[in-house]
Amino acid sequence: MAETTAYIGLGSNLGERKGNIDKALKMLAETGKIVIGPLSDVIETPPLASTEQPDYLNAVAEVRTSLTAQELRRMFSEIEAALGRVRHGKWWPRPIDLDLLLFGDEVINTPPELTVPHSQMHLRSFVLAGLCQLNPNLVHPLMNETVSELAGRLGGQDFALNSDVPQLVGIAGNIGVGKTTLARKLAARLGCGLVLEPYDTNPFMPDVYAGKKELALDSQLYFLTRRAEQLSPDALAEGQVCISDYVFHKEMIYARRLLDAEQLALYERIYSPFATKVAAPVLVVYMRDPAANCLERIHNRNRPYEQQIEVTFLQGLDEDYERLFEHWRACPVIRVSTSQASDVDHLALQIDYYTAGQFAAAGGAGRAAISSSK
Ligand code: A4P
Ligand code: MG
Repeated sequence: MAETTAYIGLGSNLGERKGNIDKALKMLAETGKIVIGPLSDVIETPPLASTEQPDYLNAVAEVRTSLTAQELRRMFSEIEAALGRVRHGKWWPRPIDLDLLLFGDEVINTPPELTVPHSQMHLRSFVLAGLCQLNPNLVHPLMNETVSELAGRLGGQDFALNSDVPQLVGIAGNIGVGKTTLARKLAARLGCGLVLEPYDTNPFMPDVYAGKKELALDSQLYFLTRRAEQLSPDALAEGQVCISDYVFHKEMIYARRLLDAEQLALYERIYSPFATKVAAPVLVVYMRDPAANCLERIHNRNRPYEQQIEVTFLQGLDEDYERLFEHWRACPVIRVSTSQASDVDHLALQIDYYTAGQFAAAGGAGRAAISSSK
């Protein structure tokens, strides 16, 4: 029978943790049906989604086997039991946990017994770091992206899907980059909620863009309060995907650009309590395009007050957004150029994987519906 290359995630947070990982690998090899290949570094990681547990040691192993994925998974259960694992419930401390991450490019969707690729692997840096070490060009067969691309979105953090909070997906990026267009298309494709910033109701903005700097604080406060209303957790439904054409954090970017030192000092004090109350995005789609292209779109859409905007202002905003997402650790960030964003089907599928929304609940059937609905 043909051999398959598979990747196994190993985790231990009880007993002799490194010894448990070594023993599990030895037992897999002793079956005579699994050839153990390279092992990633063994790294120490804080427990995901639970604070009351000891830290884990995690590693990823490449193996070759003539077993089927189902047979391999059964072998994992036997080894987990032999090494003393007692099942108290989900995510309980364990001497060894063996997860089948990838099995060739097979897609297996028979929950709860077996889901391959592992359903959370793209959310865990400790898994993706190990896979990248072994083979950065490995492709996730459903998301159709390499493990190094997936790792780059997480900023070294680990995330868990949580349907108890609104599944807010924020589109971020420069003025004129195409956020609203993309947000509308994604919401239509996903059949989900949509929050758009009202660009023309701010009574102060035309004057500010026309040079009346003394009104800049009023304008910023107007935006701050409106955004806080739109993104209040009460205004969004738990577990429901909702796309917004902005991220709340952009308010600080604009405040720093538009306010003088005294205005900014006051604004920062008012901003903080609002920032702690709004719903946090579970995913950001960060769009980027050269400032000259954004300026061209601004000219084409011809909103009167925006015609004063200069390319240097857009270049400054671009740098601010780059800095924001360089240090962003709050949720995964998908980076796309404006031209890449035209592949709405692909982005809709990515969003499904990073949110605990209606399609995740529907499993493979929901995803198939997104990818085939043109
Ligand atoms: N199952 C389905 N698909 C798979 C798969 N691809 N690989 C089924 C392995 N098992 C799969 O798993 C529960 C059931 O999932 C199995 O009966 C199998 O048929 P389990 O190993 O018995 O239980 P579990 O590990 O508690 O749950 P689960 O869902 O596998 O959780 P994870 O994803 O393994 O997460 N924090 C750190 N820092 N490091 C960790 O390694 N691991 C977990 C457990 C939580 N927090 C962690 C870590
Ligand atoms: Mg497991």
